[in-house]
Amino acid sequence: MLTRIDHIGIACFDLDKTVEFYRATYGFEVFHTEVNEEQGVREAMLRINGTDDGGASYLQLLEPTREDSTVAKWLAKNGEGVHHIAFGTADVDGEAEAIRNKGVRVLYDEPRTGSMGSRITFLHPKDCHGVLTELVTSASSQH
Ligand code: CMX
Ligand code: CO
Repeated sequence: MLTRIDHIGIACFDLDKTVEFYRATYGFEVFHTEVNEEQGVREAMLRINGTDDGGASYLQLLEPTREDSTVAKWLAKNGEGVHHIAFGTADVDGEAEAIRNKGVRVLYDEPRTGSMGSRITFLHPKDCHGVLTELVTSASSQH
């Protein structure tokens, strides 16, 4: 079961400036930052609200770390903006398998490491009406 919005991923050219925009405009503070070399991003997670399963909903601000990364390619084509949405689940492996069996392309054979030790995978945007869709099991709900 997909039980919540885990985050909305937003691609930006300058992470520090974008973080400052969200702080100055809305009062959202940085909850966590990290570099994910596998994904080619430097990211800031802004925690918006907690959820009833003990998880939370975030904005994930993404700055590319290298020109051949997916986010760098996307920014070059589209400019800044909403890059993907992510649904939270207690079982990313099971959900990915079930969705793959419905004929939607799941991009990874096995989930990979996402923010804060989560496990993540992605669904191809062309199979999801134009929306790059991520599935996330947060570290706190892994057993
Ligand atoms: N949202 C919607 N459509 C998208 C898209 C996005 N974010 N990225 C690409 N597309 C579309 C393109 O517009 C293009 O469509 P057209 O053929 O109609 O022009 C098509 O998909 C192919 O795009 P591309 O530019 O050739 O890009 P690639 O096929 O090389 O890569 C994808 C697309 C989805 C496979 C790649 O972005 C990917 O692997 N994404 C998953 C990983 C990721 O995004 N990591 C960064 C975030 C990390 C995190 O959240 O923690
Ligand atoms: Co994400």
